[in-house]
This record gives sequence, C-alpha cells and structure tokens, in this order.
Amino acid sequence: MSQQKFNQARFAAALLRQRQRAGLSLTDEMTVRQWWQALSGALAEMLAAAAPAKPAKQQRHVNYISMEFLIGRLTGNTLLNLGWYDEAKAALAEYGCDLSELLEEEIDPALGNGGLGRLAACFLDSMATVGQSAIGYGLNYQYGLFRQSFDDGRQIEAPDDWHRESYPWFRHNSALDVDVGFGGKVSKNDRGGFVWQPAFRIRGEAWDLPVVGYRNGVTQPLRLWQASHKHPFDLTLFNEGKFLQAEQQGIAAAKLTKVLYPNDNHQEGKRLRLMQQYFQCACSVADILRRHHQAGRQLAELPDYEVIQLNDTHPTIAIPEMLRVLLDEHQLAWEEAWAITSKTFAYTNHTLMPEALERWDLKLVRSLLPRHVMIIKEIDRRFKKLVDKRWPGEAAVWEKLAVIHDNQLRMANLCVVSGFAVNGVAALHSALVVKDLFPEYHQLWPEKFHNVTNGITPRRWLKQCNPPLAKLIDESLQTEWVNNLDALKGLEAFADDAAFRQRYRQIKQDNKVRLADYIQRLTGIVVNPEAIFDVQIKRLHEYKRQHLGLLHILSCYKQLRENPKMAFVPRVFLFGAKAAPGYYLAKNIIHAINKVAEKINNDPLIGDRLKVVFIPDYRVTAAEIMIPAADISEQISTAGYEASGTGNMKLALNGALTVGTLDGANVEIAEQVGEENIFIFGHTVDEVKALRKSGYAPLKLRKKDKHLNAILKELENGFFSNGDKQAFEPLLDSLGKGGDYWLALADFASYCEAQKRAEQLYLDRETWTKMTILNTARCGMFSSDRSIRDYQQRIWQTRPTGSSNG
Ligand code: 26W
Repeated sequence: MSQQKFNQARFAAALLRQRQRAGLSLTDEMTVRQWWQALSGALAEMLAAAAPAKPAKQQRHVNYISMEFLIGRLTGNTLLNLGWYDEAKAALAEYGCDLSELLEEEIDPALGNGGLGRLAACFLDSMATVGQSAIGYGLNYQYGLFRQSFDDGRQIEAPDDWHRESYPWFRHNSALDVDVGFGGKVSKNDRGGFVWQPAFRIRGEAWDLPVVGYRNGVTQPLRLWQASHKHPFDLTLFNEGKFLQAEQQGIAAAKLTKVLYPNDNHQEGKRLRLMQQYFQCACSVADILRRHHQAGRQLAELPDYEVIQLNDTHPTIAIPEMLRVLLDEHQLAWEEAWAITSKTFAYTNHTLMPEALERWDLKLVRSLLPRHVMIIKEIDRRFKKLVDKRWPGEAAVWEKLAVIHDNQLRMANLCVVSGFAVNGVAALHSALVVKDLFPEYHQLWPEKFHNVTNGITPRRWLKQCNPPLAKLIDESLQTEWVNNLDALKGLEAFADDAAFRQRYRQIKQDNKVRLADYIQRLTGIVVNPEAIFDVQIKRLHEYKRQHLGLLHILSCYKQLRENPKMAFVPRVFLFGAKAAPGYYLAKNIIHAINKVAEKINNDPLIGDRLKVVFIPDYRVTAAEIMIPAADISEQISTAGYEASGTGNMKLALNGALTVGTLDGANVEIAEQVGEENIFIFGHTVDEVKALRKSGYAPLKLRKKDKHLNAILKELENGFFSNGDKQAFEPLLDSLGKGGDYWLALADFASYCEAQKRAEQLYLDRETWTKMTILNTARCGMFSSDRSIRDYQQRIWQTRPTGSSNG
C-alpha cells in the first residue's frame, strides 16, 4: 500500500467537526489542551474512515496478546508515521497554534511497566510498517503505572489518572462487546459434554487505538478491553431504597480494569490479577473467533489464518479458554480442538527470574475458572503419557515437566506443552531458556525453540526523538533509512570525515543542552552540558544493579575529595527508575542514590565536576528526551539475568557508548559495533555460576579492598544521611551478610576500570565521536522491523504440525 496523502480540506472539516462536537465555536477561546483534543480527534476520525488492510496471501494474521502496551504519546508519532507533520503544523499555524506546544499536552498512556510493554508497542509499529497484518489485544486500565515523586529522597507513589474517558484517539464499537463469565459450577449435559454455569458475568468493551505504519497507508488496531456491566444499576434494589447496593454490580465490574499491577519481574498471585488475565483472554479469543466466522471460515482452518502470540505467560489462560470454546460451545472432539489450539499459540519468554515465573494456586483458579481447571488437567493427563514413554519411571522428570504440580498451575509449562513455538528475546537468553529453564522440553521438541532478538522502532527512537540526527542522516545517506535501518551502515564511511564528526558532535551537544534545561526546570539542579552524561534508565531491580552505579559514584566522589586537584573528567550521572511499591530493597536503593546526590550536588568543593540527578517519574516521554543526550549507556546487569534489554539498543542507536556486562542483547550489540567501540566488563554467565558455586564471600572481598571498604563505610556511618546510620541498612546488609547475590562487589573493580577507559577516551574527542558514529551506523539490526521479519520467518509463517500429545 502507498502513503495516504494529507488532504487539507478533509482535515479542516474534521477539525471543525471535532470543535463543534465539543461546543468550541470560537477558536481564540480554546485552550492548548482543547486544540490537542481537536487535532487528535480529527486525525482519529480520518484514520477510522480507511478500510482495514487484508493480510497478504498466505500470511497468517497475528494476534498479539499482552497485558501491557507502553505506547507513549500518540499524536506526534502518528503524524510522523503518516508523513503529515509539516502539513498539520502549517494548517494549525493558521489558527495561531504551535503544533509542538500542543503535542506537549498529551499525557503519555503508561499502560505498561517496562521492557515487555514497550516491546509490544514497538512491535505494533513494526508490524504495521512491514505489512504484517496484526491486532494488538490488551487492557484499558483506568490508572497506568503509578506516578513517582520523591520525599526526602524516598519514592512516593500516586495514581496515574491518564483520563482515558477523554482520550481522543479511542474508537469504541459496542458491536464488539463480549460477555465474560467467572466462578460458578460445571455440569454435564445430555450429550455427555460439559456446561459451565458462571456465577457472574462481566462485559468487555473494545476500545481501539489506531496503529499507523510508516508512510504505507496501513492502519490497524490496538484493541484494549475495558470492563463494565450490562446492568450497572439494579432497579429493584434501588426501588427498595437500597441505593448503595443498587450500584454494586457496576462498581465490582469496573474494578477489573481499574489499575495496572506495578510489579515487574515478580508475581504476587492476586485474585484480581488472575481475573484481569482471564478477562483479557476471554475477550480476545471471542473476538478472534468472531472474525474467523465472519470471514466464512471453518474452525479447523483457524491455524491457517491466525496465530496467537503470547507476550510472556500473562495471557496463558487463553489456551484453555480456546479449548473450552471449541469443546463446549462448538462441540468439537478433544483431538480436533487440541489440533487447532496447539497449532495456533506461540509463546515468548522474557525472563528467567524464578520469582517472575507465574504459578497460580489451583484452588484460586478453580474458584474462578472451574471448567478451565478440568481442561488443564486433561492436557496434563495426556502429556504425562508422552513423558512416561520417553522417561519411563523417572518421577523427577515428570515433577519438572508437569503443568500442575504441588497444587500449583505452572503457566510457562502450559505454554510450552500447548504451543507450537517458544522463543527467547536475545541470542544468549534463548540459549539459557533451552539450557537452564526447559532442557527436557527441548529434548522432546527441539524444533519448537527459537531465538528472536528484540528490536526497537526507529520511528519513535530516532526519527521522532532525535530530529537533528535524523536530518543529518537523511542528508548524508540520501536514502530512506527509517524503514530500512541496515542502510545506516552507509554512515561508517562518514566516521573518518572531520566535518561530519563535527556536525554529529554538535547535535549531541545541543541535545545535552536541551536535557540540561529540562533537568533544571524539573529538579532545579544545574548541570554542566560539557560533562559526560552517563545514563541508567530502566526499572529498579537488584539484578539491574543501579547500586553498582552508585558504588562507582561514591568512588568518584571520594577520590575527588581526597585529591581535589586531580584530573577529573566532569560527569553527570542520570538515573530514571521506578521501584515496585512493595519492593523494599529497591526503594532503599532509590533513597540511597537520592541522598548521595543531595550531598554531592551541594558540595562546594565539587562544583560542577560531579552531579547526580534522579529524574522523577521516568516514562516513555522522559526517555525520549534523555536518550538523545546520553554519552554513556549503563547496561550493567549481573550476567545471565537481563533477558535482552531494549534501552541498550535505543541508547547505542543514538550514539551513546555502552558500559556493560556480557548479558542479554549487550552481547549482540558488542558483536555489531565491534569490541573496540563498547566497554565490556564483569563476570560472564559461566563465571557468575562458578563464583557462586565456589562460595562467594563479599565480606572478605570488602576487607581486602580498602577503597571499597571506605566508600561502604560512608554509607554506613550516616555521612550521607544526616547522621542516620540505619538509613541504608537494607542495601548494606544485602551487600554484606546477605551475601551480595547480584555480585555488585565482585564486579566493582572491573566496572571502575571500564569507566576509567571510557573517561580517558572521552578526552580524545575525535576518537570518541568516531566510536559513537560507528555505534549509530552498526545498530541497523536492532530495528524492530528486523525482529518482526524474524518472527515471520521462524514462527508465524511456518505451518506447524501440532503437538504430539494429542
Ligand atoms: C508476573 C509479574 C511480571 C511482570 C512483568 C513478571 C514478568 C514481567 C516482565 C516479563 C518483565 C519484563 O519486562 N521483562 C523484560 O522484557 C524485555 C522485553 O523482552 C527485555 O528486554 C528485558 O530484558 C526483560 O527484563
């Protein structure tokens, strides 16, 4: 398909309709926010009028189910993808409106926690761009990820009301409503089949956002389900004067999609969360089958036309739901239903962290979904035969592989047994999925396992967030690179061109000044734009080791105090991170970073040689301003624990040099940019395992390293906490008698050494710039367009024969 042309007259008419609908007849009385509403509403209206694209011949339609879509602001991004930015800007200028000012009005929808949610958003953009027919299925949370602020350096959470009720991009079609049952009991019908009689029902409404491909005329939906109730009001109760009870049903239903669970990499096992999962899955499965029937197709053909990609195990319950509908509502035999289901589902694993692997208490599941538990038991019963045949008499193997074990339902096992494909998200991670997580499954079905390395959309993460760099690339390459990121290779030739380097460097400098202004407005802290901007942005987690970054800062500070005249390259350390509200230690790390920042930033001896800034309320919109301004990208997780990382790709693409461990996609970034253009340090996956086995003793290490001991002492003795010696106890305990599970102390020396190397190189501006250009030039493979093509070739386009345990 080709690009949709901007039609000035249609745009003006749509804009007028939007204003009229809102009762805004006088343009000079409209607020900037009302203009943003009208603009977005007008664009949404124009996009809704276009006919949906048909999948290409032989292409399976992708149903991407995810509990999270961290989409970021839509208006600017949609204009950019449409190629209408300049025209819209000109049209609005006629009303005296400044488009860029108007775009700042949008609250970015924070319907995700971090990496997994943002990946889903990048994938939607890429599927639309490469012409992969797809729909995203998610939940329309009323409150997104909490807002973060600091009180004396401690994280405070507040609800994130993003005003979904007035978000102008939504389109709602009540014809797509779905009824979802919960609880109740299962009985037999006269044909020997089972009938589930739920105790109560909740209505799912489809709220669609448009996903626009890059200048190709494609628009496809992100469908977010919102819970409501058919009868929000019980008139009988109302008439009896029981006003509060009368509304109970409606209130109970609305609870379901009220709030996004803020845990990342940690499962809590809450009933409401399971209800959210099932609600989303039941709505999505019903919608997929509705479309399939509407196209006049047979159920047996479902896997020929549809694939359902599960974004981690959160939507796993869609598998037994599909079986239930096929068995109970369409009266298929088990073999038929299983053949369809096991050829339709594919599963992506995003983490190896044991506490993140979902297990649900069987009793809880049964109380909400009695029929589903029966179906899962049947899957397990049939699968056991296969395992018994392959490993006769080996009870230990079955213990590992069973879907139900110890009265727990293991979601990842259910996915592997019932799906036709399993993939990890970076080469190293996919290897560990096979080796450490699912070795026996891999022996059973080696062809099921794949790697698809993550990617990021170059539309948002270069063209939109870094327009000056995008323009320089346009002028230099004279070819469209935005949907063909490998073309960036052409920049390698410019790395040796001094004039080009000068321009590239100037762009980075301007971006740093822009970020410095933002920091000052937001926090009051003045930073030196000539300093190295060192950036660590990601969720706060021990395995990501923000506290290792902190130790290095403490080390710099101590050296400067002891030797104020030393040669020191000025540095600004920037953090952005939210801690899960119940993650005590992570919150303590935030507190420690903030208190250290306070001391350093106000130390007259230090001046602007060292600053530490914790940007509050890190989100997509903050990332868009931080990433283009970064000199150093901190990717310092304990090797083996960061499945991929995607911030690492965004930063490298925008010309930051990585200081990182050999973890996740860092390994592939190093391969692409070359070992000489990245700063790798620390224990490798095998060394981490070996060190732990050999009995790692952090306290001994601390004793041996005087400098390390001294900086830890300063955290202990109240130096950074107005004399409060307990302030950082949780963190200090974890590094000492807690055993330093994440090996921060073990990697400390090697980390500082890598930082030194980076610092030295920064002084050699020409070499540094050359390295950053080569990073940009060699990051083409990290386009999510490439990831999507890999999914197509390795998973979606294949014709699976189904699982062998029918
Ligand atoms: C059940 C609680 C829970 C919530 C979220 C468990 C696990 C998660 C996510 C899977 C965590 C997550 O976002 N993982 C990240 O996924 C990214 C996209 O693949 C990777 O780049 C990150 O390395 C990985 O941490």
